[in-house]
Amino acid sequence: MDADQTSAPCLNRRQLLKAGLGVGGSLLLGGCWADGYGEDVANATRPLNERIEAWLQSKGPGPEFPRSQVRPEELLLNSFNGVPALDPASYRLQVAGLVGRPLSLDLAALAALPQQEMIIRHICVEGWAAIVAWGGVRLADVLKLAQASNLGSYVYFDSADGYYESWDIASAMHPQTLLATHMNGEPLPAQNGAPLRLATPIKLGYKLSKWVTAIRVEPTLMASRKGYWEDQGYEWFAGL
Ligand SMILES: Nc1nc2c(c(=O)[nH]1)N[C@H]1C(S)=C(S)[C@@H](COP(=O)(O)O)O[C@H]1N2
Ligand SMILES: [Mo]
Repeated sequence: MDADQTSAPCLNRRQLLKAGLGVGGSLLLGGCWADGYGEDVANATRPLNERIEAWLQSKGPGPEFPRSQVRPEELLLNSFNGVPALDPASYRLQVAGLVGRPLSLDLAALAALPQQEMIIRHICVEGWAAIVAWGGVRLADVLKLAQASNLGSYVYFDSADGYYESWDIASAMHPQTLLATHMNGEPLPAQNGAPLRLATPIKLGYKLSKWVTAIRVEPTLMASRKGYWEDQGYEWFAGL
């Protein structure tokens, strides 16, 4: 396993166990996978992820809609910390963590990947919903390009406004989970997350990070850093 080349100091396996890391433990691991510890964690979390994957498959695809039902005015803005200004020329999407090939993708590289469009309902937990057409690349395609290790069970997203999220890997790999660069046939507006945001019909709005700058594949869910709203009590899985 040569997935992570970071130089963070590594605890050995016994030290980690002493530190009390269990399934769902909250220890931040800084790139210490060469010692076999990662496989133990992955083996512990894999049954859960396989169940989520099987459950998602049994539900079938999330609902999609005809273009005539798109209602741009019904998509309300929900931004906890303003609209960050991201320069499209210098923008890079970083993909790191348990990946064989860390990536730094500019917008041209993202545009060169297979493009998808889907018309889905965005549902905010605050009680509104809107049918939106999202265009972009499958998150699964980016994770495959990065050679995401099958030791990774969770995917973390950082945003330019300080928002952060974590997802189960099965939902991240779902064919309807997009890194969207377009909305309703136009380039994504700044206020809706330009240049890149998450979109999917399988999760609530607060899972759908706008202004995504970094993606990390990790073996554990950090109990104290699950997501901006989750850390204030909202449900983590937030499935639809
Ligand atoms: N970076 C970031 N992403 C975010 C949010 C946010 O405040 N910051 N709000 C979330 C919530 S609660 C919802 S409902 C949607 C709203 O997306 P919209 O503003 O494009 O309608 O973005 C989600 N993603
Ligand atoms: Mo929301």
